[in-house]
Amino acid sequence: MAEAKVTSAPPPGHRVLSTLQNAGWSSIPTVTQLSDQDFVTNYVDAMSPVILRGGCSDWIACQRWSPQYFDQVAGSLSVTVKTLKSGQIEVSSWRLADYARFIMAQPSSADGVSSDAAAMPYCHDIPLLGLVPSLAEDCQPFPVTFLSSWYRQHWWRYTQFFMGPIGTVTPLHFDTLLSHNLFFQIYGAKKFIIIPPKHAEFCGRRGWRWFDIDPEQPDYLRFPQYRQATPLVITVNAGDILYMPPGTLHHVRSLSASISFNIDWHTERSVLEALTQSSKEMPREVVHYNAITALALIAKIPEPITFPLYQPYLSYVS
Ligand SMILES: O=C(O)CCC(=O)C(=O)O
Ligand SMILES: [Fe+2]
Repeated sequence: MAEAKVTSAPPPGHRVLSTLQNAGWSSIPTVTQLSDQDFVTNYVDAMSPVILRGGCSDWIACQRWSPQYFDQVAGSLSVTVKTLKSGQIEVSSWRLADYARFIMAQPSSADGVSSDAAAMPYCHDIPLLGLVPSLAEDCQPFPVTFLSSWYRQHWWRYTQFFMGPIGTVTPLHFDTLLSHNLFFQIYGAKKFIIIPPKHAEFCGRRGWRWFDIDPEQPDYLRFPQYRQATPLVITVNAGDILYMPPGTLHHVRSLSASISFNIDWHTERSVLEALTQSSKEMPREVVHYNAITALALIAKIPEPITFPLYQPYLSYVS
């Protein structure tokens, strides 16, 4: 798919109204340099996504990391692998070496990918850099000053790692704490479809954070209101950094074997906003981890006290 807005023609007469009432993001700005002040003012405070092309391309990780590398350096580690079966997430435990070899045995081009590749085991959202902190040395210089100070000294502890074969899909969702997301693509490429938070109501919400619409093949009969959403498509390549504001809906497809990680982080403002959105749909774990984050960011309770309380969040499946 071309790197452009996914156009979905609204019914006649609705276009002007919906554009005025529900203006989304018209595009994802692409930059190659980003100062702290520019990042905070124009993207974090403005709640606007941005892609920093080549933002981490100088990292050793971008030369070194591959499925083979993880087989060698951390093969004996036991990792959580998720499989999507009829909308439910099944969790299993694999040796990292076995999982890396499973990836290497998969096709490397789109031609060989089976139609149910999205249901393949995916090593998804695991705190690998926290388990193997030496990996963080491969990710220098890390943009710590983009983050609130609580996260800076041990930023790798707060990251979540993703590794999988071509064709794996993370269905449409937003990140559960309503935190900011900086996403680092290290190996291979992914296609993101992102939708602004205010269009969540058009996307067939299921529970707290998942959505039933498939933005790659929208079923307009089932979800006619999805015509009012303004999805954007972007390919994130190795060496790129993508920023998504809190509540951004995202659907992610691996265009090749892929290795990435993200850091979900809050500002004082975003954690307060997340806490004020507590509702009966919000799992109580989410309220709990946001309350701990607020103690760290606003009450400045030190990291040696707050991190152990926050740490189970990194293995929380929601
Ligand atoms: O890369 C993926 O498959 C999912 C990424 C994601 O959902 C995230 O970074 O929050
Ligand atoms: Fe996510």
